[in-house]
Amino acid sequence: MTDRSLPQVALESTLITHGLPYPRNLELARALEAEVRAHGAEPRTIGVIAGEPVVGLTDDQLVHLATTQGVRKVSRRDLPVVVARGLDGSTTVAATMWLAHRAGIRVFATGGIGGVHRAVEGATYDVSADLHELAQTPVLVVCAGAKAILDLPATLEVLETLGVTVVGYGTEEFPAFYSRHSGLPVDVRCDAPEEVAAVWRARQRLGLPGGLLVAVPVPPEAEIPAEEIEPTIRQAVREATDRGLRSGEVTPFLLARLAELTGERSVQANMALLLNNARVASALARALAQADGP
Ligand code: PSU
Ligand code: MN
Repeated sequence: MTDRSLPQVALESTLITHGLPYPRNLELARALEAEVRAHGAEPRTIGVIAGEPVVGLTDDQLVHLATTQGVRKVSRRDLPVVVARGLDGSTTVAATMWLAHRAGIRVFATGGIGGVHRAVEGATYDVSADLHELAQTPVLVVCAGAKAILDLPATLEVLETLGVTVVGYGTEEFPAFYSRHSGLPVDVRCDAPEEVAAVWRARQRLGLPGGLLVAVPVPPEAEIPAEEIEPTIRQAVREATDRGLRSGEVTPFLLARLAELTGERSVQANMALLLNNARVASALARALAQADGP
């Protein structure tokens, strides 16, 4: 049962259906919930079951999403479609933020956000709805930055254009998911949950709409250095372009290809950073709740 007296932490479900293969996806979904509970907060994994948005999936529903083939990946624009048609859906960062906000949840832990895709010759314009959601919806999103499958400088430029403040948690650099470093600066470095809470409250007092992006580097022992993974990324991006993939197909293809090409190592890094983000999000949720209730 959901304990609503505790600070709440939202979790997404696209990483369950499109991020990792079964049974790792289910193990991870359960481990993330356990990690949030172990750190004094209540996990609420979000998804859509038979057209019903669910904020706090049951274990049976996690099993259902983790084991069912062809569950639709649902971003903001897809939400009305799966609801109207009574379909199952796994929610991206954008759709999870929206449903979390509607349920009164302020803190959300994920792995990597979507962003601006790399422009390879012949590729089309592709910018994730996650960035626009951060500009509109008041939720703190804890992530390990964005994967270097994306154009990271362009992603940060779009976040700036949209007025999204980017916090580096214990770092001055925007982390690149598998790698702790990108060479790209964040807007502010915070070293404690209370410091992040202060930036959040300042945004609220100023009446600024939208969320806050809190970027936490992957734990050092799980890191894959950028120069090691870059050739693999280039290969995957090239293959996606050659196949003419479009829209929501691109990110899942790149993630799956990278997992195939790098093997167990990228899966280990992915799990380590997700668990770490769940811990940081729980601490943030507690810090916010201490100031103004769960
Ligand atoms: N990046 C990752 N792992 C993921 C995703 C992104 O490293 O699982 C998922 C998230 O759910 C994110 C979505 O919100 O992909 C972005 O998809 P798109 O680029 O189509 O917006
Ligand atoms: Mn896209």
